[in-house]
Amino acid sequence: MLWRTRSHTFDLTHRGLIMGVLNVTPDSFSDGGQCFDPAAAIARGLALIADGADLLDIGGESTRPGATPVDAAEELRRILPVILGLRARTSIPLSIDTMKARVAAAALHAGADIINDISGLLHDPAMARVAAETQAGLVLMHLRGTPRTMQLQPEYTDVVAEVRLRLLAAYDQALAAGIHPDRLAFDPGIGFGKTLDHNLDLLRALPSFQIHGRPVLLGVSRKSFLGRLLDNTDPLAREAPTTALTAWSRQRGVRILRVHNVKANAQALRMMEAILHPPEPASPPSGDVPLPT
Ligand code: PMM
Repeated sequence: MLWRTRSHTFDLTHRGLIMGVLNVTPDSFSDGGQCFDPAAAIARGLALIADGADLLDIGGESTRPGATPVDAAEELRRILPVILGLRARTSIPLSIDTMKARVAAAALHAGADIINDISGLLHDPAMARVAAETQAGLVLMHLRGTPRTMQLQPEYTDVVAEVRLRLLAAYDQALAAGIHPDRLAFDPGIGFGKTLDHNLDLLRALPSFQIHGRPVLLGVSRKSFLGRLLDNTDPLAREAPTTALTAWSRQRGVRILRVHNVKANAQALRMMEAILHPPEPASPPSGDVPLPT
């Protein structure tokens, strides 16, 4: 299973990826405000890489439920210095978390490699063209409504079937725009227009979201459904269930984990992969009888 970004080709067959979250926003629900200053954001990005991140996801607009949208100029003011600063210091792929084609195009021009479109090509008609022209990696997520309205009253008859159908349509839309399937990854959009029960149904059905065999990206890190389940209101107290879900979802086929605490989740991922993919036993030279253990 290959995933091609602008600068990298990842072989995800036996090795998944940790995508470190870098929110350059004053108001993201789990880490808002920590990296609003470009120098702090660049330092945080480098720390995530040192902790084992395979790629970074940089966002300049909060997607928390009810968040007020920001315009493209403000989003660019937030993210461009961070992308330029990181690009000068690291070669790992940088993803831009945006629904706006104009922001994606400028971020790619500044050195980003991947577009993470949480609207799955529904928000901006120009997004598919930007992705096709730049040959960026493209994450297509399922989102019902907009971040402002998505949690008002999410309703589905069959959440798994409806999310899958929408992602299949996004795949067709991407191919029609000239995007190569190897550039695509899919995300069921945990917490985006979903109740606690919807999120749990989607997690039970993770293999269904390998649309046409493409990799699944999952974002559960510190999300509020974990707090609801475990009765805690502090996002920072949700690390243990996040790490557990990283190991479990990798076992269920997920290949890209979008997380805040890179070190703990990288350890969980590598441990699970050691179990899933044991090294080939070295065959003893002929005539050499292995000693009994
Ligand atoms: N979650 C958030 C933002 N961007 N992108 C993808 N593809 N999947 C997600 O689950 C996702 C996302 C919100 O979380 P944050 O506020 O902690 O960044």
